[in-house]
Amino acid sequence: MEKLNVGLIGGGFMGKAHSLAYAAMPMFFWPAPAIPVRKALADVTEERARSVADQYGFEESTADWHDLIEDPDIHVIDIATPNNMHAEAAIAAAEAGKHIISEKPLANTSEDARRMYEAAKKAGVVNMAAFNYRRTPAVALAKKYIEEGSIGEILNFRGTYLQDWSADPESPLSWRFQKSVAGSGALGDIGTHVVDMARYLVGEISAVNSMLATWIPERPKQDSGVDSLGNAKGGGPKAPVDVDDEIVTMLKFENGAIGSLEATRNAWGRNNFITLEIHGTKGSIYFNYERRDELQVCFSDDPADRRGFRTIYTGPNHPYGANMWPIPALGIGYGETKIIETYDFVNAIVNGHEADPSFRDGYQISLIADAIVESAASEAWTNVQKVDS
Ligand code: NAI
Ligand code: SOE
Repeated sequence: MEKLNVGLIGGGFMGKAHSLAYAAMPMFFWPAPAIPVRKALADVTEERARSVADQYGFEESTADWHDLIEDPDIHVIDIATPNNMHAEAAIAAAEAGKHIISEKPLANTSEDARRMYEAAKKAGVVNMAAFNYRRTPAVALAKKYIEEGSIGEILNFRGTYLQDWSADPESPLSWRFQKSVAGSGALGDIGTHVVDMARYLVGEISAVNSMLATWIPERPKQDSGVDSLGNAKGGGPKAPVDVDDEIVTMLKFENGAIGSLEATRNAWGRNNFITLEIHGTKGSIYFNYERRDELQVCFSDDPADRRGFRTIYTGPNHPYGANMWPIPALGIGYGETKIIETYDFVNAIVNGHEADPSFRDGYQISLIADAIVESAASEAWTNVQKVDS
């Protein structure tokens, strides 16, 4: 069976999730399109790289990510660093002819996202932007119902991504609160996941009318480069936050649907509260990631005395389900979304087709994020620029 050697850059939270997926993918998807080999891992120091490589099962380690790009034995570069590193690493990987998966948001700026998209296109390498939540089987089931026409023509999309890990003013000023490293705040960090699912389920977004807010203007500095996601309490000197904590936007879709999106990391009591509610002419769909085995659906042609939301528990009869666990509701986790993502990425490489979502999608999402920022600044509806237009 073909083997694909992976070079992973960044051994933090996402480094762990991707490593788990490389190891587990063939256990779920067998025969696997190819076996990913955890070949080499790069992080900021030799000690950290070696320690994380041992923990995540990589053969080699380095403190210089260029070593992975220059290694002719590496077929895939996986970018799991903070956002400001994605563009440089992805463009170097494309120029070296490696297939690339990059974490989201694709880049700090739409200009960098464009350069990544063009470099990958020119090199003809398979490229994927790691918006993994669309791989939750219940979200893929929603897509199936929509494509089959089960809820008719889509009228409205309501998306939220609400968290509270940074609602405490004493939670640290990690890289996620620094514009030079993160590009933006809740917008790029979590709002873009919902934008990805809105495009996946409903269609292209054509215009936005938005508000941005920063609720906590300064936070205690965090020493380490690895984000402790609010778990470390600072107490030390504070420094300014220069990104948004919350975004709220109205959406217009090209197909005439309308909608809204809210993203905040200051919503006490909400953890990974990604919700999608979609109303169509013949029914409605509701999904909440905190109950990710379930899809709620309501069909207008149900008899009037029993019409209402019913709950479908995803399992073997649903998208990706035959490869997951044998009984519905055994439990789909965050790890499974990354395992499925890895399968789709490896499949695209082996079968020579485009990955989905690609860098092109990541770039389009960056342009939507730009329109959200511009709209908030101008307090007006703003049209979204389109890739290749
Ligand atoms: P993290 O802070 O946990 O880990 C980042 C890692 O990159 C650390 O080990 C750090 O030392 C390393 N690093 C930094 N600069 C480096 C360099 N020059 N060379 C090599 N390694 C370097 O960050 P986390 O949460 O893993 O985020 C990484 C990326 O994944 C971000 O783009 C983030 O937006 C994205 N992300 C995506 C998620 C998803 O659900 N798809 C979930 C969490 C993060
Ligand atoms: C923090 O908000 C975070 O880790 C994001 O960076 C991820 O993209 C999200 O999926 C989980 O929360």
